[in-house]
Amino acid sequence: MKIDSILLRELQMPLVRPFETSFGVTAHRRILLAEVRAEGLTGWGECTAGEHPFFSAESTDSAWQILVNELGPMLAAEAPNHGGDCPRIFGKVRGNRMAKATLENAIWDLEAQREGVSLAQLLGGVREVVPCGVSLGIQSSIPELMEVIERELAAGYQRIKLKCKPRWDVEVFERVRSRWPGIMLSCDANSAYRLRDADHLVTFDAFDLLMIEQPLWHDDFYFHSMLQKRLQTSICLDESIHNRRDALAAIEMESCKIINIKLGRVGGFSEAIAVHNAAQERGIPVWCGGMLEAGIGRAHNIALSSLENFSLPGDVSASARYWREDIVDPAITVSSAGEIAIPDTPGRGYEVRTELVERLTVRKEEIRALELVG
Ligand code: OSB
Ligand code: MG
Repeated sequence: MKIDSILLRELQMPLVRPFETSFGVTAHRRILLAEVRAEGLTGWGECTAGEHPFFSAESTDSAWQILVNELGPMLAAEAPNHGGDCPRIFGKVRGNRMAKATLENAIWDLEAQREGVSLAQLLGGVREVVPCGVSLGIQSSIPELMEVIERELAAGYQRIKLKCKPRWDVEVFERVRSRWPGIMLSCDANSAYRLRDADHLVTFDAFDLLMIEQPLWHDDFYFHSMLQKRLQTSICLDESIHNRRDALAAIEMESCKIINIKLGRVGGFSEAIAVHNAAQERGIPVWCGGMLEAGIGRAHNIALSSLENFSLPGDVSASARYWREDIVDPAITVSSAGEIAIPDTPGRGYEVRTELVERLTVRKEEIRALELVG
């Protein structure tokens, strides 16, 4: 399909409540959206880069630069027929996976509309609902955390994930487990520990956690495999996994027993499917991670979660947990059974509220094909 236009936007969106991880607090999101027009249709992509290069090396500003100056012109100069053509089109650019995913996912979104199938179907999905969990940021006190957990369990969420770091870990797990002995509970350290903390991490085994996510360095496999040998609790890798090859290395080295897949972190739907398949073939379950997305990113996560091996609850949750008003219609909601129904209507299944998007936009730029690219 010939690309008629690519429009990049930055939206300013305050979160309903701040989100704290071991690397910092986020209160406002700067959301980048790509709007790709072809054949009278519009595909949307959302960039999952953070405001600062803390989770990964990418940021809102680096992604904007790479999209406007590199990836956008490359895409505009081609006529991709499938979302799956994008990895080849962007092949010369190293890294910058969240920027790449923004455009690749918009092409898949467009392709599903063109083919008149749901995005989930186009991806090869088989599930009808996503089992949902929540990721709870570090709170200012344990009683506050207990209240938040109570509210999320009452809403139906199937799994509670606690962000943790040194001094916000075992005491928290103890209190939570003594009140809720049977819930599905996990933790995410976002690389807050070192191998010298191994004796301390072994004490996590007492809390029957479903997994401990990314305890060590963001780019490590080897030391996670050393740690996994000492833990009964499954390690899940998030930050370390950028592609299928990383997944194969991690599985081969026994660095983890579970993999978190995030569309942005792996560069888009093509590589997400490849990671999913590699894990499935080796008996490693996966689940869909979250990056505090607005509605478009959330809709794409829901479609991805329809693949067979997404067997554990994802960090895929209701719009209202993040936004007073989400940019899609209907907003994303979770049933009292803690599930999101995967849309089976053509395309992403959630309309974009273009007037609201326009109102929230703080900058936009039309991307043009450059003669010089190639
Ligand atoms: O590590 O999963 C993570 C948010 C920002 C950056 C990294 C992570 C997270 C979350 C939030 O855990 C998941 C969500 O609710 O979107
Ligand atoms: Mg994580």
